[in-house]
Amino acid sequence: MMDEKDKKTYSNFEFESALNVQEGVKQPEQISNFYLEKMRQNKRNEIPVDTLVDGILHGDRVMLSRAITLVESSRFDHRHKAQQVIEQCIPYSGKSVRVGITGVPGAGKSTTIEALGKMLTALNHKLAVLAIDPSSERSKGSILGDKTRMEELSTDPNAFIRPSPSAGSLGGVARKTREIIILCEAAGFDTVIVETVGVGQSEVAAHSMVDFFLLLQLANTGDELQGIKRGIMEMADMIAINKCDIDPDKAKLAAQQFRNALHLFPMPDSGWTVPVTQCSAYSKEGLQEIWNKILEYVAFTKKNGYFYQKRQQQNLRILDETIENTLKERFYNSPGMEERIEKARRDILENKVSAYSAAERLVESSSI
Ligand SMILES: Nc1nc2c(ncn2[C@@H]2O[C@H](COP(=O)(O)OP(=O)(O)O)[C@@H](O)[C@H]2O)c(=O)[nH]1
Ligand SMILES: [Mg+2]
Repeated sequence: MMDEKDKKTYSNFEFESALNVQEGVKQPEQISNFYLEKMRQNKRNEIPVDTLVDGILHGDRVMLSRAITLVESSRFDHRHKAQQVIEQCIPYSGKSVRVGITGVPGAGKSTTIEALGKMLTALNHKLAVLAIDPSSERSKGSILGDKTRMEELSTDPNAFIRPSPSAGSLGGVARKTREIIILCEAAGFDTVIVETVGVGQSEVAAHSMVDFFLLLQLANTGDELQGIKRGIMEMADMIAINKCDIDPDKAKLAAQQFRNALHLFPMPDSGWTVPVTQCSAYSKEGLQEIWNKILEYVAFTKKNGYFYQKRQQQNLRILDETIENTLKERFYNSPGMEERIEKARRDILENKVSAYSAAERLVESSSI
């Protein structure tokens, strides 16, 4: 796919960019970190789109990371460049199995991903692990926690771990994660796991970008089902009671309760019967079963067409969301808009104008 000329550019670039290696290179002390970071950023931004794309298609992690950095950036020129890279990667994407894992904080998602991930990479799967956690900017702890929990996986040559993009709204984080999935697939990752915290709306966002959604639960005291939002259970393609090493009988009981509860739900559109199992990221019990079920689900839904239908629906949703976001962005970035909104606010508070007509005028005056 790459001709000689491109190869040369690519390897030249690698050679030239040796200074960018972020670890192991001792920097003279008189250069401030701020300046070094600026230099790095500049360098990053200089990498041509074609070089990034070639790198990604060759499975080069440095190029993949840089492209992801562009995706995560809020700078307009970075975003623009990221879009070009994504556009060129799309034809090579879509071939992975996309798995979402949700559950309350502490359910053992990261630990399970580490254990399941090691199992998969040992089978020569190439695994990308992403996270959706809009709260991560505030509680930096969760990122640090995940890093230590996925210690082995993070040094595994067959795995690629990227913490949640920390900037912005849930919608922004979700969009970025979707784009990162495309880049990872183009880089040859055949399995993508998205970890998401089962609080708020982030699991809905995660569900909208994966093929299979696994809900991790704990066998708590007695009334397990009470605290669980019905919506999450309806989204799950499988439920696993984690930490069954602690009390196997209790885990079994909890699993049975979930099975009973699921009977009360209508049949999912996929036609798939949602399995419930016990597992342990520590003893590794149930992990093989989880993976087998994922493969079974993919085969089942590919056969009945639901797999493709769901991805199409997800794409249509991206269209809607992108239109919405683009309009909003254009509106708020219109020249002088900030001041005009400020003025409209004052006018409304002083009863000089109604909120409706002020809004209409602002929209009229924008560059949408
Ligand atoms: N006993 C036991 N503890 C576990 C298991 N899985 C995770 N943990 C522990 O539960 C805590 C939370 O795990 P973590 O993976 O960070 O949960 P997350 O917030 O859902 O990602 C950590 O202290 C883990 O060591 C398990 O299978 N058995
Ligand atoms: Mg975690």
